Amino acid sequence: MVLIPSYNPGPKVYETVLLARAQWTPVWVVVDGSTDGSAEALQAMAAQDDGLKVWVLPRNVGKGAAVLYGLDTASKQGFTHALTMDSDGQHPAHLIADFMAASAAQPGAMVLGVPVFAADAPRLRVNGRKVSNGWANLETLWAGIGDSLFGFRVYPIEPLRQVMAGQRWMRRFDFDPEAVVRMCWRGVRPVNLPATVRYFRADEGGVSHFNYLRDNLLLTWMHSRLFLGFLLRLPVLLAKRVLGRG
Ligand SMILES: Nc1nc2c(ncn2[C@@H]2O[C@H](COP(=O)(O)OP(=O)(O)OP(=O)(O)O)[C@@H](O)[C@H]2O)c(=O)[nH]1
Ligand SMILES: [Mg+2]
Repeated sequence: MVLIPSYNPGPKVYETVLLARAQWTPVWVVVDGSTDGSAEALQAMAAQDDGLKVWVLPRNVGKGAAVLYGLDTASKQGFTHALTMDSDGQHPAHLIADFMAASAAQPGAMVLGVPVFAADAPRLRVNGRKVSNGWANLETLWAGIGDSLFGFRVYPIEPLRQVMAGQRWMRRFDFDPEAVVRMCWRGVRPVNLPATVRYFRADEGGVSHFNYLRDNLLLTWMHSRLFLGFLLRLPVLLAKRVLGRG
């Protein structure tokens, strides 16, 4: 299943959902307390399309919490894997089938998109990413995380639900990097695939809710607690590495 958390994405979301539907059934959208009218419009689309399901959360709970809502519901319905993608048109819907095939070939692994940026990508974001990737690789003793932040991924649902049940963070912008590190710690291997990413100008329908100060503080706090977790696990991580099982 394809799972799309969505918070005030603007009109790009309709195109994103149609492109995803052209590639996969079912596609689920979790509307995260949006106030831009997209909940109603998406529900109207779902009324015409059995392959599209729209869940509407009454209040904004954050990306991670919106994904978790989808995972819990999907798990109850018997789904084992979910491809997560953003609702704002930045992620490559045309690669959904390839990512699903990679996941089917290695169901125990997580399939991570590694962003291929075009010239339109803001330099500050591209460089900020390197910092987060450096930390994530250290925290997992270089287990092979190609990118820590990119949300276009296929996850095995159960281990991710367990990781999230284990702590109260990972509910907002800290979801993607913390998920990948903690999944590695559980022994879920990363498989990396290149994925094109687009940045739209505002006049092209580009919307970002990334808040430079707030979200970088959140990420700094996240890597602090992951680093502590890393130190506590270091003996086990090293032993696994020496024995060739990590
Ligand atoms: N920021 C944010 N995104 C949410 C939230 N709930 C769901 N989302 C969805 O999570 C995805 C990522 O959000 P974005 O704000 O685009 O974050 P991003 O793509 O990492 O940042 P940009 O590169 O600046 O676009 C989108 O599909 C959002 O609609 C929320 O509370 N805050
Ligand atoms: Mg975005």
